[in-house]
Amino acid sequence: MITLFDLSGKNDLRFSPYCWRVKYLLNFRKITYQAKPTCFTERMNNTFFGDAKLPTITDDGIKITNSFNIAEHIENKYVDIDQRIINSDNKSSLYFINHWSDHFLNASILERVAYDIISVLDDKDIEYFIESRSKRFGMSPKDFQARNIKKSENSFYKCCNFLDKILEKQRYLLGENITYAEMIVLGSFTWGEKVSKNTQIEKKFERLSAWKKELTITLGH
Ligand SMILES: N[C@@H](CCC(=O)N[C@@H](CS)C(=O)NCC(=O)O)C(=O)O
Repeated sequence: MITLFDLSGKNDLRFSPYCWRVKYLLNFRKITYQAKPTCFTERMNNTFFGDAKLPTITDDGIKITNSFNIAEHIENKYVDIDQRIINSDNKSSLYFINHWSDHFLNASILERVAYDIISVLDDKDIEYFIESRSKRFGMSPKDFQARNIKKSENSFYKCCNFLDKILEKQRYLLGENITYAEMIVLGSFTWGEKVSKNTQIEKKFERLSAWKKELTITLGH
């Protein structure tokens, strides 16, 4: 049985893009799992985690961290080789998309939500979040979002435009079939939407909007 330590906020809100990647895959595979809501400071104060971030899973006593590693583990352990959506043919493309999403899509979202996130955090996480992010940004989350909101309109727009263009020639991000690329990118949009109103996909990106709508139904929310 898989136990997933899932980042949680106020009122049990689950917002981590990386945890959503894993949950979307588990839903897609119809694998039952136990989710353990874990807030930032619970992770930090629990020696079980060490350096491990969220998501972390345990599966039959084995601990696995990092969403990509977890996804590979799930596919390798639970899915027949010819059915896997992470496989030797697409792994390098998925690796590319994983990094693109972290460095471009997630970065553009963070610039639009860094301060809004605070309003959805568990009370006991607020001080930790402001302190750790101020260190990372070199300024408070409030200033970081205020300073970047205009600039990131452009970078978020470009990311949406890029994805919309890909979907012009093919139904899914890597071709005609669902792969783990859908879980990666959908996880990012879900994160943005759960914590802020600043990451709506513009209506003009019709293909991307339709892709998101379909996958949200297929992969659960
Ligand atoms: N590359 C990692 C990123 C995981 C990550 O950064 N998780 C965040 C939550 S979204 C976390 O646990 N942060 C802990 C902290 O900031 O204290 C993955 O794909 O799993």
